[in-house]
Amino acid sequence: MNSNKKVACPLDCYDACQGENIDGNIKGSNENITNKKLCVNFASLLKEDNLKSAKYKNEDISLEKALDILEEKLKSTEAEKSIYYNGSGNLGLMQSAPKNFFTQYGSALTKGSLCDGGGGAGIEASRGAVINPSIDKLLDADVIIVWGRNFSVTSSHLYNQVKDKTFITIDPITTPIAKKSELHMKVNPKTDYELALFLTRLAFMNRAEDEEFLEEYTEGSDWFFDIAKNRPLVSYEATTGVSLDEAYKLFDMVEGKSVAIMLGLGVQKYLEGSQITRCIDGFAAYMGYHNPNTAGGLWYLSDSGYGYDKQFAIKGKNKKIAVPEVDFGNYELSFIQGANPVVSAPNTQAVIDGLKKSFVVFFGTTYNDTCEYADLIIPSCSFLSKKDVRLSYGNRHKSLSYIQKDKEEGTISEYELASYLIEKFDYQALCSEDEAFEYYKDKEVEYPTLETFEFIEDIEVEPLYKDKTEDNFYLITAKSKSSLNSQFKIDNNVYLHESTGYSNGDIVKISSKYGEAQFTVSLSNDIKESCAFFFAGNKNTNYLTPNKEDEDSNSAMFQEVLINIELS
Ligand SMILES: Nc1nc2c(c(=O)[nH]1)N[C@H]1C(S)=C(S)[C@@H](COP(=O)(O)OP(=O)(O)OC[C@H]3O[C@@H](n4cnc5c(=O)[nH]c(N)nc54)[C@H](O)[C@@H]3O)O[C@H]1N2
Ligand SMILES: Nc1nc2c(c(=O)[nH]1)N[C@H]1C(S)=C(S)[C@@H](COP(=O)(O)OP(=O)(O)OC[C@H]3O[C@@H](n4cnc5c(=O)[nH]c(N)nc54)[C@H](O)[C@@H]3O)O[C@H]1N2
Ligand code: SF4
Ligand SMILES: [Mo]
Repeated sequence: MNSNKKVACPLDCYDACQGENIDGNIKGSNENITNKKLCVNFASLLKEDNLKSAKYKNEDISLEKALDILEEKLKSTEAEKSIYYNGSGNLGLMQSAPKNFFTQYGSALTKGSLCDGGGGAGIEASRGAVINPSIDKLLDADVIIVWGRNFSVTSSHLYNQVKDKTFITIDPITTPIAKKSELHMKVNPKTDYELALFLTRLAFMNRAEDEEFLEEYTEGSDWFFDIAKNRPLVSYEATTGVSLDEAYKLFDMVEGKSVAIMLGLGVQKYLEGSQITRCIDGFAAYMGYHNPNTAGGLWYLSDSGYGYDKQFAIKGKNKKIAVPEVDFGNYELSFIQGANPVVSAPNTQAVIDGLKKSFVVFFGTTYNDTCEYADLIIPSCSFLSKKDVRLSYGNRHKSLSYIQKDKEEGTISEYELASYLIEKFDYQALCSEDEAFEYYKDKEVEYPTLETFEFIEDIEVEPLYKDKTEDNFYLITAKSKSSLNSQFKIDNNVYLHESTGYSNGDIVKISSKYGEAQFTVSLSNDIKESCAFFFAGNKNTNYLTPNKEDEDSNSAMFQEVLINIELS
């Protein structure tokens, strides 16, 4: 072990907090944005009942035996009949070591994401890379527009630093940040691109666009404006659910101010998530918010690895499957690491049916829902026993993790498992763990400033409202304060507005064209009348969602669906 007391929070979260081991208690450090506080999810992580023994067909076995079974299974399976599926249970950079082995072995790999892919593709198309502006530009902004992001919950530390600013929220749900906002636009789901065009049109009418910025930094703004003015204002009001008065209020609030847009997952969980995001980014450009020389900008989930060379990456000719479309049933062997697809991937029934047909190896820290279908379980050791580096996707800092305690007997780290298999198969070895760690620790990235912003030229988005009737609902999910995706404290209710006529405690059957499941109703007037709301991690929501990829980024589109509710 070592004397360095730093521990990075490994959880998939914007903040990437830095902790410190003080006499056996992990406390938030005063580095980065952590500001001495770690959150309730981190506290839950420390209390997790971690896997202590490997299991084969539900019986405890030794780690050595488990590794033998894995090796034997890999040797007796044709590589292309196997798949390597990695989730985001731990975002440390060392987690990618096993992918190196499976690339050399020849497994199918995944492409795209269950998370931010569509939005990222949209931003990349206009700006070349998905990089957030520096944090100073946020701290210096006057007004913050929180757009499809559960800001105070999902990046609570970042929020704490700016909580006294003026907020505008654009979200169908009255989220905690919406309650603190001076203006809340309860936009209809999947109409954010129309809202962006509506606002662009008004910006022109109000002479609010930043002509100098447009001239110097952008291409295609006239065309973008032409698209925006194609429709009468009243038609935008009708489809977006945002009134002209509210839109004018936004312009009153941002006039002469520097503005930051905190853009979240909500706007892009759709087939055309990339186009939708690009329209919002286009509105931000039209207003000059991307100006590298002034405060403000647009923050999304940035490519946290930008500028780093992946230390364990290796080229291969592996087949790549869009992650929402993975059918485990197509593979004799499925190796699942740091993920819980039974809850977090779309179309739960299809996931379960597939897992039942495959020999499933689960490599993780806890016995989660997916373990029910695993033939072999290999326990990964706790983050406290792994050396690692965490990069934030919310801002630009990194956090470091040194080993704080010996790993439990019977557990193994990602690096160790990968090295073990690589040796057994006589493949090209990984660089040493220390070498990789030191590289990530010491590397300083220079982030480019915006050179050219290219506006979107064609917009073709099929609205969901076309198929919306009195009887069906939009499906909305957002993260919860006390869970981290499917980990920790899970809430399995459906939240509905009281105008739906249901009562608290009603048991309802909810169905979509992808599947059905039962839920208990909890009434909340924070939910827009047309929406049914679920917290991410709800064990039944993804029975309803499409296991199909979006149009641009091979990523999930959880909200591209309408659902029906009936008493059961
Ligand atoms: N406490 C906690 N923090 C987390 C996580 C967690 O599980 N718990 N998860 C982490 C992960 S993996 C991620 S990716 C990030 C995600 O963090 P966020 O980007 O904040 O994503 P969500 O929580 O999904 O919030 C999406 C918001 O969009 C809204 N929304 C839904 N549909 C629409 C729409 O059509 N238009 C608009 N304008 N809004 C819409 C929802 O109501 C919700 O408020 O959070 C990270 N942080
Ligand atoms: N309907 C709907 N579905 C969603 C979302 C949504 O908003 N709505 N959000 C999506 C998003 S943004 C995301 S990022 C995904 C997340 O989906 P997943 O990546 O599948 O994440 P989790 O479901 O949290 O499962 C993480 C698992 O990782 C394991 N784990 C934790 N630490 C370690 C470790 O150190 N090593 C190893 N090997 N394993 C570890 C734990 O056993 C845990 O159960 O879910 C997506 N699913
Ligand atoms: S706020 Fe996020 S990064 Fe910080 S301790 Fe909590 S889960 Fe970890
Ligand atoms: Mo995510």
